[in-house]
Amino acid sequence: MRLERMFTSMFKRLCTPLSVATAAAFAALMATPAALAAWELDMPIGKSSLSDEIMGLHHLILIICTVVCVAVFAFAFYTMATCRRSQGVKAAQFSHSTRAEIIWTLIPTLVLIGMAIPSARTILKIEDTSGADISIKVTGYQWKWSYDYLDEDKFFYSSLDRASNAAAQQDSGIDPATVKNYLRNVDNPMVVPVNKKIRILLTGNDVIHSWWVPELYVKKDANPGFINETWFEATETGIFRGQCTELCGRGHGFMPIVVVVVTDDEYQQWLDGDLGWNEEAQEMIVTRIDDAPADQLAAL
Ligand SMILES: [Cu+2]
Repeated sequence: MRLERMFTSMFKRLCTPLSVATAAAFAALMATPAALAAWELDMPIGKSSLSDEIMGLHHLILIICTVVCVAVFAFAFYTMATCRRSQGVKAAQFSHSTRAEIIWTLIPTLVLIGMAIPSARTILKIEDTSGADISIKVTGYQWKWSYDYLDEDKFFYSSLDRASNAAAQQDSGIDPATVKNYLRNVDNPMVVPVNKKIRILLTGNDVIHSWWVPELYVKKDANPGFINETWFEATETGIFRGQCTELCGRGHGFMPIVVVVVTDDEYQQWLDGDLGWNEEAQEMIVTRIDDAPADQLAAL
């Protein structure tokens, strides 16, 4: 009993300053709204042919994990509260129970199988790059990307846009908040047609990078000496932004990704160079790109 009292008083002594510190930290956090990110907890609404399925799988697994977690903790707290010596409960004396072992092996196994079947079904679709309409080799460099359209005579580098680059310089005097899509714009975006299966062949030129476009639900490492494959099929025209997600050195945060999804006609025009895809036009595009629906690109 003395030991119990000692622990209780220690717990109380620890808890009071801890709860005060937690409350103070929380109050400080709430008092600085500028430092808070958007309260977006879920995955973004996808714009690719597989995004609904991946999102559904994510929700299914999340629900299963939540139910398991709540059930296990509820049972644990219930037993802690009721099965105590102080409640007059006597400990059972058996040392082995085949029935208990079968139950606590069988239930998790069934839960895991229940998660494995839909996961495997979706993963197989994600990995199936066959029957692609367009293949693009994407190479990561410190710190930019290159896009090589394997069936076309098209190769270019895609680097951070000029406005972001200027503002990012030390002592530039430019407030990044004034730069539209700061660190999320490029000089040469990847252009692909809508509703076409785009196979991406990924590699790295120097270190490991990772090509991630959240709304298109693609994310894959670009390893030097290896080719990784992935694919997406955008279901809407528009501008989709992404980032390198493998810490690749000093300029890791300065190699964004922009994918412009256009109609078939616009894509053909872009391939033919009819969109005036020269430096000036590109600058216009990257500055207007957010306001302009993709079908206006042809007018540039
Ligand atoms: Cu990188």
